[in-house]
Amino acid sequence: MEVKTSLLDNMIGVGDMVLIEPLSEDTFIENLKKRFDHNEIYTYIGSVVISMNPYKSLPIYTAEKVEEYRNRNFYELSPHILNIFSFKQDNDQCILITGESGAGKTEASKFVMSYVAAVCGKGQEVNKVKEQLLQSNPVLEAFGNAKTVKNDNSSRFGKYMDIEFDFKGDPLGGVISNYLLEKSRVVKQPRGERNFHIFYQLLSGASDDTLQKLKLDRDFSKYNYLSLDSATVNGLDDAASFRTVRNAMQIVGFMEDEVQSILELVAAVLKLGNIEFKPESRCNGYDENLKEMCELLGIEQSVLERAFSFRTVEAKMEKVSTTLNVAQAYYARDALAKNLYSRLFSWLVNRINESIKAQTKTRKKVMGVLDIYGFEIFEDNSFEQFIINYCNEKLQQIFIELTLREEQEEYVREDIEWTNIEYFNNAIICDLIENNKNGILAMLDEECLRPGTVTDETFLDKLNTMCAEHQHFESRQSKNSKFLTDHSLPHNCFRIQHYAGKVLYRAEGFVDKNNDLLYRDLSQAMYKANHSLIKILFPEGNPAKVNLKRPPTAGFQFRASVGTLMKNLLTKNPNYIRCIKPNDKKAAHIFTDSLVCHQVRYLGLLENVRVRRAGYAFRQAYDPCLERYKMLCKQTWPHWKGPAREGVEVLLTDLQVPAEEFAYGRTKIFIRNPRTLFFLEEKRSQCLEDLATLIQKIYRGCK
Ligand code: AD9
Ligand code: MG
Repeated sequence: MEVKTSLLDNMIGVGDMVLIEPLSEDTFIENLKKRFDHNEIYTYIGSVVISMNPYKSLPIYTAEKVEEYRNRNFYELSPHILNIFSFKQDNDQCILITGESGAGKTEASKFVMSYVAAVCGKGQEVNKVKEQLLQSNPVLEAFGNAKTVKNDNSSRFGKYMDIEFDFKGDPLGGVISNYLLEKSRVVKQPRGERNFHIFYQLLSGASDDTLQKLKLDRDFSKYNYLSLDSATVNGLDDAASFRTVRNAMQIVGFMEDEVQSILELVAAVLKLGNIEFKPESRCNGYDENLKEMCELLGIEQSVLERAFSFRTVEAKMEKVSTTLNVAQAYYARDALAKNLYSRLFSWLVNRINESIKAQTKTRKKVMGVLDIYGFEIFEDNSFEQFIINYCNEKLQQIFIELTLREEQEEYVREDIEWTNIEYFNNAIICDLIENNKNGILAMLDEECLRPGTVTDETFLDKLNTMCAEHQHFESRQSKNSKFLTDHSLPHNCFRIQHYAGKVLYRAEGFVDKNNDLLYRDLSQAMYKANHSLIKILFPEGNPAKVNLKRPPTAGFQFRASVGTLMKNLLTKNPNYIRCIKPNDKKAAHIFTDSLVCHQVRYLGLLENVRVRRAGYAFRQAYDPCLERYKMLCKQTWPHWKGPAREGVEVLLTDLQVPAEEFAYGRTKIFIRNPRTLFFLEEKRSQCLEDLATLIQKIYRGCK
């Protein structure tokens, strides 16, 4: 049964890890490396795609390639991301792209979207929809991505996009959901990192006239909120990007006055960061920045000055005003900047959704693409990393649930013999974080809502006590064994053993960031602005709608939205792209074995192959299987009268395929080795070719 296929080429490594012989961590990594060296960045594990970041552009996404992949069977061509999903299937699909920061998730999601745009639908209306879907990207990246030490274009928000198709397979529109933007970046960036791209793009790329209207200076160093040590990034052209973003906004459907309003808000944030408070000049003599910010946003200066000087607390019909000291005024300023920016971001997403939403209700199927911020371990990890890493745990959980567990369960359902494969299930880590009663997020909420003095230290004490108590009673396998306490921990820190590594979190700021409070005086000042956009962003500032109830905490909201997302994903047919980062230097041609090995381990890729191999690489219900291959056997062609299962048995026996290659399930045939499938496909193509030749001969004969 010799078959020549691109999946088994020894020169460039094996295209499907299921075919690797012998299978070990070393052979797995060696295969990835061999392929990486030959610019073969994609490798399958069955239907899962592994993607290695090449850190250089490869000519594999051209229109010709798209055509090639569209028209040929997957096993005839090298593995490619373009094979990730099949449009032929009628059920809802989702593409889950995972991997650590800088591994290539966002790039992969863009390739997938361009592919969708390239292969489906034609005509003016459809083209407009496609353009708008594609152009939402540069807008969201400008406002939601930033340079970090791990990635020069790091996503600082989670994004899930549903693309809706009609019965012909033409895209009708889309819906984007965004998840918690890392807003602390607006006011402060770690060393070697930048603020969100848009600030630098605006200052570098806007015309003199625009900058003058926005009362801005081109010089980054004039702004406290912009870090200077890495203000310009190699390979990033901020000015050109600004033009791209402006153009994209236009295509997506933003009106000129909306764009102007958005830029005014961006400028206002920069001005805010420059406002200074001095003890001797409270309430009067504020600097030029405050004045200019008020002019930009149509706010009366005295109103904002007052909001930076006092805090009013309303309780039971009583209003109590306290004076803010200098530190509190700075705190209020930064809180306003963060809120302003993150609300602007959410507004942008909603505004884009308005433009891209499907105009008709004839939706047939949906394809979702998930691109979140990747797992990160920095020197200093705070609430933001905790949230990001929690989100990654949840995705890993879905992967385990669906790929590993489901696979094993299917064999049981189909009555097929099966030996269990051990794999690490990270459900205990998810539980440690999100359990309603004693999860870390619940405890953080409890602390935030508790009356009395609440600090990050009281929160940490609570965590330590709870975990110590539980650890005493429960086995080492309990979730608390993932919460690591030992005396060597630095002050005010806790450590979690995540699926992808140990992370040390500094508790400082957790309570504050989870509370996410903005003094009402400030939201009321914003609501009073004579500026249509800023007014919409602060609805709670409307005095007619005073709501004494506390808004939900940041952690609570995040947990809820991730929960909804997971439920949504479980209703769809999942396709996986597992991204791997070849080195820590953001460089092409470097393959660091230890780094790749670490990722292969925590992504559970070897277990993934083992589960696939211990079982059967391919399966199909009896009916479609018989329908596809019945032409290969005289007894089944052209019609088989009995049950499909028997037909498949007759067919395979006739073709003399070894019995150990198959297992007959209740409803499906299971094929152990992909080679057997290739064999069947080759036979089928041959048969079709012979048939075509025969028809031609007969045709010529007739002439
Ligand atoms: V993060 O979690 O958002 O910080 P991502 O999204 O996983 O991260 P991203 O897609 O932004 O990483 O990729 C990082 C960089 O790697 C890109 O800016 C490209 O320079 C480079 N990259 C990634 N994938 C490819 C590719 N298929 N071809 C060429 C790539 N370059
Ligand atoms: Mg990204």
